[in-house]
Amino acid sequence: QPIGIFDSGVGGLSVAKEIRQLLPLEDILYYADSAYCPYGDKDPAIIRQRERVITEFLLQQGAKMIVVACNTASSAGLEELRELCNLPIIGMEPGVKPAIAATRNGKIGVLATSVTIAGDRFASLVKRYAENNVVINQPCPGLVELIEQGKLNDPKTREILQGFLSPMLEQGVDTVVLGCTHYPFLRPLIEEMAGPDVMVIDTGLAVAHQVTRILDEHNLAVTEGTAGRDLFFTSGSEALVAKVIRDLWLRDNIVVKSIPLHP
Ligand code: DGN
Repeated sequence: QPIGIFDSGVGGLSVAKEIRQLLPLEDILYYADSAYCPYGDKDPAIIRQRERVITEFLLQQGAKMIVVACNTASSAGLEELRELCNLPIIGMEPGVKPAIAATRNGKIGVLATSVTIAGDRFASLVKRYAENNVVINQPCPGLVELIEQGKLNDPKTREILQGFLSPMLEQGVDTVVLGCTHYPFLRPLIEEMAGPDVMVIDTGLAVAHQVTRILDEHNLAVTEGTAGRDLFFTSGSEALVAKVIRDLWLRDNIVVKSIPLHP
């Protein structure tokens, strides 16, 4: 049985890649909801509806676990999804806890979507781990759209990223949290702009470890056999999404099927 993973688009591939590396024998089904991307400033009720239809689809395809590889969707509807089905559901949260462990001057910056930053989950995360710290939140409208087009180092991407990073760097943050699964694809650029003294934190690997733990706990892990398969679905254009997935997944022989899933 495969692991089902989804995101508003190709961002969740940054998490899927870590899962693929830790769990080479597992089959992976990945759904990119490209026709509805970005989620970042949509009404949370619409995001929850997308989560429901995608999860139902992945379950129909035989998924034994769902990874919500999207901070925005996790913020909007993780609890509801857990109430809906009794398989293990794993979500994302911005790495505030590891950032607080890593910072030397107590000032951290968080790059995420507007929905994630405005959500209750994020507020309680900050209250729990960073109440006595300086936390500078920066929504990044427009960034996800550029990553969806595979523009990881274009002049436009550099320009808008600089606009989001500069204010927090000027305020002296020494740690930057990538609170959206799309942003790890900009890590080289972010590190270049922030300089060697700033740490950049994302939680893809931690989530992949959590997936491993939960599979073991539930006796769901594949322990022998040949290399697992990757299968990609999108609600958007097969050709466009395939091109970007190929670039980000770094393999040529990938299969992408367009399954729109309109409610
Ligand atoms: N990749 C998603 C996240 O982690 O928040 C959502 C990005 C978006 O759709 N705006």
